[in-house]
Amino acid sequence: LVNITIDGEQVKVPKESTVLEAVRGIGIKIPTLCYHPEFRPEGSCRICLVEVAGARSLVASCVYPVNEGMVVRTNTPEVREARKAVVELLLANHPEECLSCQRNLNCELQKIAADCGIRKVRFDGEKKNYPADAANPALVRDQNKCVLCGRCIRACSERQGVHVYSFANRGFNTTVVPAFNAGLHEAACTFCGQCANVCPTAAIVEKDDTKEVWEALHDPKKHVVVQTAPAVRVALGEGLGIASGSIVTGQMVAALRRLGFDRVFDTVFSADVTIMEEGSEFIERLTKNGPLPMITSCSPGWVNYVELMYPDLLAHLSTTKSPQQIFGVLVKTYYAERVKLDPQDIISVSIMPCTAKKVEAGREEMKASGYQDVDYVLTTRELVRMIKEAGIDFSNLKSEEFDAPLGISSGAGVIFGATGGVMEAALRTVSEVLTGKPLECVDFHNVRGLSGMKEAEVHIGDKTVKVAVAHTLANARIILDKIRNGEADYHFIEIMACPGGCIGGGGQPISTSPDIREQRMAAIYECDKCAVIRKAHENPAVRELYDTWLKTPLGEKSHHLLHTHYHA
Ligand code: HC0
Repeated sequence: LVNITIDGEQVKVPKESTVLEAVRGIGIKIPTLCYHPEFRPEGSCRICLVEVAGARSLVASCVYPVNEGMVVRTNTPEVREARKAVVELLLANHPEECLSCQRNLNCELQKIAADCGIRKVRFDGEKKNYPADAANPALVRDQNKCVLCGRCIRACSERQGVHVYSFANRGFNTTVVPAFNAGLHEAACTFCGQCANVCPTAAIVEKDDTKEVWEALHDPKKHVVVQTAPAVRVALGEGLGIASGSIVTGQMVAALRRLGFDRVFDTVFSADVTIMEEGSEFIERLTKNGPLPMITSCSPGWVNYVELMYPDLLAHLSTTKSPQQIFGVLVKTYYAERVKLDPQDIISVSIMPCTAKKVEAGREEMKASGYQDVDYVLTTRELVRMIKEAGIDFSNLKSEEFDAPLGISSGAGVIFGATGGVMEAALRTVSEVLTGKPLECVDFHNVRGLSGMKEAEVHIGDKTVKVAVAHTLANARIILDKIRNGEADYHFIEIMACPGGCIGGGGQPISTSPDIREQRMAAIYECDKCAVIRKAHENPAVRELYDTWLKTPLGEKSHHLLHTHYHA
């Protein structure tokens, strides 16, 4: 520890701290834009200026190390004036579109300007005039709103190891772009949306599909059904003024009915179906000729990553479609038959914590029903906006239940939303199918938690199954390199593209921090703990689906509708 003085107060802080960390540690809020607690500090925005006795000028506290006896002042007239000037210079170049901006009231630049007490911008800056990059179904980049904080660059490189973005040019012309200034659709982008999730402004946002969904809801000729992903129910409240970690499943269902959806169903139902197929596929591969390890394929950012970076390993991906897509195809076939509707009249909407799901829904092979299986994908953030637009008093809504049968689900399907959850859900079913005996305990604690990579040996009958779980694409790369080099002896691997799994998805409410992910994850396991049915194969609606329609996992109908292939 070292002794330093901050605004006259003597404090002891770890000697490897930065001034910013020391100052925040005693409850002083210093504004920052480029700083992000999960990434390497960069010191590029210069807003976090403080005075350090003996230094030649004000210093950027996020990159300035503490040392013994240091005297720091955070609130002098010079410090406040300098911060104001830096923010005003940013505002001078920034589009004046706050009131109609997608990030209005949730923009860090807007908040910092307000916190710094800026009432007038004294500089007359030149505005930028770049065209938007909107040629993909998931993300829109507007460089005119970029403040060059570099967080997207660090999210993409440090967190995901994908390295799509970098700084280009100099001075006023500095931009953040993919190589050769390509659009994201031409770059090696996985569309995970982590860049959008850490962007302080609206320079990178999800593509907004709410207009199309409103139109469908108002079209009396259309039967509009909605599915909600597991991780949405534990994060949606954050966007509507409810504490993070709150489980808002029942209010979410009620809000979706008020928005006008004809049926409110649950992706958790089809997650249970995924387990039936993927579990059976694993047993086939384990007991016959592989290929092993089998790797889960439900996180579309992850699938895009393998296709782009490790096409030689595509045979390891499970061919089972993701729950979103299984749901989509079942709605336009099984459900349409049951309720005697022409699938042409059905609009299928999904609410996902994920931007890559928008890309997944548009893949050419996702038309097994004869129509586009999922018509529109909205992120959690887009649903927040629709609920606000409709004037729904979300926190006072009474809980409602999902519709049957595609709203009936198990706890196994719910935990898909957290890293390790798909593995645990699969192990619950695979164990019982292989041994023919009920599990004494359905909780597989050794695959839970937020550590980047987990390994476990699971004893199933006379077999020892070696499993691994990873989240974020940087961690995925470590496992894939092991497989490529013949150093991996795993049988089954779960990989999710986003930190914490879908709870930390690129479409979730902003901001997302490690604490918030922890709270969302705890909420997911709480949903499972409270579920009446906790194993996918015990879901009565899933049993009925197989008994009356699909017949058997990996059967002919399943093969045609519920499995897919990938592109090298
Ligand atoms: Fe997920 Fe999913 S768990 S990817 O994170 O498998 O997005 O929540 O909906 O499809 O169920 C996301 C979440 C899903 C799918 C499920 C899977």
